[in-house]
Amino acid sequence: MQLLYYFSNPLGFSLIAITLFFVTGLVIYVLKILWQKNKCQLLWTPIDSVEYRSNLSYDEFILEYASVGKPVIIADAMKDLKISTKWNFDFFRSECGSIEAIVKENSSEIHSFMTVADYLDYITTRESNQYLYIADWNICNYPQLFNDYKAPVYFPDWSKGLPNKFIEKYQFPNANIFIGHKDTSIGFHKDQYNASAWIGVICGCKQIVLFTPDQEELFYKGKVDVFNPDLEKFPLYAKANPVEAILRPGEAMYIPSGWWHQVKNLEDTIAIGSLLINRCNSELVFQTLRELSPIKGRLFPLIFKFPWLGKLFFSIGLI
Ligand SMILES: O=C(O)CCC(=O)C(=O)O
Ligand SMILES: [Fe+2]
Repeated sequence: MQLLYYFSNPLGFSLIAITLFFVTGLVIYVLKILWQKNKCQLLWTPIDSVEYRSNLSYDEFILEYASVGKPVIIADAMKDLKISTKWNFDFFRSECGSIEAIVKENSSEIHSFMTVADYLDYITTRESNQYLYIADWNICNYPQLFNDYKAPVYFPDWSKGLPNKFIEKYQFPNANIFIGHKDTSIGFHKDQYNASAWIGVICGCKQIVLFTPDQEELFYKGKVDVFNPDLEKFPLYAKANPVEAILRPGEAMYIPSGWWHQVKNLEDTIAIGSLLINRCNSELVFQTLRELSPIKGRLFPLIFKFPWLGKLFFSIGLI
């Protein structure tokens, strides 16, 4: 009754509003301090070489690699997957020849579109100074490819149920194909949002050069070509400590959050890969998203937990 009196009285109402305002401010302030205290750190383990493992269980993978930020090549990761036996250059020509795929130019932001058949023709007729690469081609909208796709058990699809448009808009690839000729590369980078990633070779061969996250200031924001570094232009790079590995058909590599890398196709190669958000890095990814966009970044964890909310937010233009 007394509360009703305050609400009906302008002075009482203002008092309640001011009190609520300050209490809310205080709660937000305390939560912010608590959150900053719990800021998650990027975890990584230095290595001299990348380990090759077989018969690894999912729990072993999490314990020995994902939870400590350590790269690994899982030699039999793609062994039982349909795509490993079904997909090859002939399959892409006959089943997907007319699809327009995204094509990148070596180590540059420039991209265009080309049909898969035209790209495969280009591989055989190209001039020696041309380096076009079907890279980061998200296949979730192409049932003739996506229906065959299943990720290795170590890299479960974290994007199930999320709207495709959301995945495209925020570049959260969940199944990206790479078809490139010898010497193609997307350039030196670390993967978005402090997510980790995996890449598996279906045919061909890749060379991967990796660096621990603490060396970032030596990389000139990724302008260096680690396969042919220009030390006059980028002298700090001379101090960097690369670790190299070769990735062959059937093998998949886990690249932990924050590790810089450049990958080059040593032969005409088909590969598939994805960003990875799992129980080891999701908090770090959400924190990174919050730093980029405080409001959206706070909505993302909800979207990942309840994909139907993502559809709703997307349809009303909130994200
Ligand atoms: O295989 C490649 O060319 C690049 C893989 C990669 O690093 C990525 O997609 O982020
Ligand atoms: Fe990458």
